[in-house]
Amino acid sequence: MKNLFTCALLIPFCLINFYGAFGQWTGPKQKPTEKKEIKYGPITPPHRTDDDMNRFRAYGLGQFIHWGIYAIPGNEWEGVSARGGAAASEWIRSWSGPTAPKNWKRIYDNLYKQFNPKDFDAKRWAKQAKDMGAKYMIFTTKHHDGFALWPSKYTDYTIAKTPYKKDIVKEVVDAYTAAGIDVYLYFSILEWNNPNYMGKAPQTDEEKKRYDLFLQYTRNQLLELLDNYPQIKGFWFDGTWDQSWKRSYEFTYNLEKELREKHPGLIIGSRFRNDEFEQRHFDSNGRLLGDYEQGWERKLPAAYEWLNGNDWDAVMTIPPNGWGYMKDWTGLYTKTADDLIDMLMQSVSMGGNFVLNFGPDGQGNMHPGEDKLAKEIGEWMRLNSEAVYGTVHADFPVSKLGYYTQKGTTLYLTVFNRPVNDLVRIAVPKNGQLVPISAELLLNNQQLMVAHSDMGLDLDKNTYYTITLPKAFQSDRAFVIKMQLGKPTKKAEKLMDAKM
Ligand code: FHN
Repeated sequence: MKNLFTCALLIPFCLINFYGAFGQWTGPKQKPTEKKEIKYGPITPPHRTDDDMNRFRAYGLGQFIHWGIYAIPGNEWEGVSARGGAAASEWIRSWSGPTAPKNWKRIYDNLYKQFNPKDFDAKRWAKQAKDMGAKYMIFTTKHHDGFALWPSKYTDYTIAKTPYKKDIVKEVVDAYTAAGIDVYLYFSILEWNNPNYMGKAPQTDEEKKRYDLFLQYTRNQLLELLDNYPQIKGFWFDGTWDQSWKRSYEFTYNLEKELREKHPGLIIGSRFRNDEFEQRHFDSNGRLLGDYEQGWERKLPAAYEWLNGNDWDAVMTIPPNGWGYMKDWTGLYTKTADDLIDMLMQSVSMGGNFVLNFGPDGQGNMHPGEDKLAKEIGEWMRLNSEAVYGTVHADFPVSKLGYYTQKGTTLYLTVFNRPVNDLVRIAVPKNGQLVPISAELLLNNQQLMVAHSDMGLDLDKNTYYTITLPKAFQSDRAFVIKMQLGKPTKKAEKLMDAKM
């Protein structure tokens, strides 16, 4: 009770804390010490190898779009900023504390009556995403406020009741699919203003009845989305951390089965459901619950080993936090194209996809800062995407110069830290069967000199190949060295170690 009271006083802080706590499943994994009998574990086999999943693996870069009623305020209302009063711009409905406008929730819940994005053009968004190099996109069909951007038969709180009226989900799915970009639908389970939703596990018969109605409603909406938009490739679930949902493991297990049966090939991440011991993302025996690990939100794994060979994606905001439209970026660190390209290559080098978030405004325009970044990333991708699409983690010692990716016997090093002496050292395990035998700059195919150089470092483990960068070659962004791997011409000699 005391905690609740303290939390009520410090709502913004508590929200952020609570919000941050969802990340606990990421990081190096602890292996379970005992094996449990589990009935509601994974449904799909580990590491699916069907075409849909292989396609997912090859994307490299994706786009996330958070759009909904929260785009109208854009993290402020009548000149007052919600920063510090709401956990994020798309959380503005929960704005509280001294800066919150009077009757704010009532104002927010009526904002849909003004939603009429006159500039919205899904084809324009799709073109921008394509030019940026995105191969898939994730679109918010409904966020935590419960407002549906499609005309759902199961609620009145939908796009059909706005002055805009038209089905936005359909426009997005059609435009992106036509542009060759795969579409995944974001779907928040939790709904703040649905009278049948509750965060705690239902206790009384009346609560159980209401929550049961909510579960049926969720099922109906998901089946409706699959009926309406059969082109989609998967769902990206969110808002699944509450006790009520965690206790519904039998229902969610059956629902996942039903969705997969209805839509063969469907891809679902690890955020949808938990096992009967309330273990989320990974079941109590450490097995992934879903087709890919979906916990990397605004953070990246530090080491490939943390991933245990699982597929994964990382979703990233441009401002520190805030997924929906945030009109005012001043005073916030907003990531640069260099930051984002670095994160993209770090993700891909560890076998993951990197998904960059955009939050369009209430009229359907991207933030000017997002337009600028999309253009800059697109320019970089036009020269370097060969090192991104369809590449996998390369089993070479980590380089301090950048990130490796690999496709067959082609090795890519995306260089972020150019050595001052222009000598790029590639460490290769001693007696490794594949070593760099030729190299070129990916952006202009200029051939580079490769020489074996036993540097005497790391004597027992690695030997080195040195690639010389031409002094005349200058670049103000990261660049890629493309290498062909082949058999070493000479076996690395074991030098004698002096006694130490
Ligand atoms: O609470 C949401 C948040 O608003 C946003 O949608 C992100 C996107 O990954 N997910 C949630 C928190 O995990």
